[in-house]
Amino acid sequence: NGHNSFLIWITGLSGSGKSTIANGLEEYLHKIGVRTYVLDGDNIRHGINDNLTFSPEDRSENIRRIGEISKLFIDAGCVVIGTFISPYQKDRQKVKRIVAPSNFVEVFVNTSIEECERRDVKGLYKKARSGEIPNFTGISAPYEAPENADIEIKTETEDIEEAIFKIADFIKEKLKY
Ligand code: GGZ
Repeated sequence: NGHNSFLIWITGLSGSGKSTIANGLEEYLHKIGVRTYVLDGDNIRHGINDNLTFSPEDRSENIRRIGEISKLFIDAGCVVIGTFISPYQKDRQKVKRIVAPSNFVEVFVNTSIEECERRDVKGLYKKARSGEIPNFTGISAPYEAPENADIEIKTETEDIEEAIFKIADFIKEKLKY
């Protein structure tokens, strides 16, 4: 009654809705008996990566380490859900190589910068505009959108159920072994 293990990588701007999708997806996977582990800013940037900043170099190192950690959780039999801005294409490609290409599912949460800033759930965009937070993705630091994501979610027009259904449908064959 086991399942295959792989990494579901959720990329998008701050406030795009990555965590909401990750949490909904995890709840769905638990219902169908899949072991999961969510890697996010809370358990990574406050822990093993608490020595890293938001410089381009440190963001790359952040994502590289998360790739290595994901590989360990995959070996341990988990479906890993990683939710990080991961603004650089080359870093996402590196994660894909680290876990093996067949173990990497890329989900692009395509919420426009205008909408993320309008929502400003945590007030970070306001702080980025005032200069209180430098190098803020989408405002004063780049975001390279994926060109060939496996799944694209548009939170401005799709609800959470639709988003989870799309991911669930894409991974259903991958879960089988
Ligand atoms: C972007 C920042 C920054 C800067 C702090 N730029 O919405 P949040 O708060 O909870 O999620 C953001 C989180 C991004 O961390 P990641 O590890 O996902 O970034 S990366 O993949 O680029 O390494 C935001 C907060 O950290 N945050 N400063 N300058 N987001």
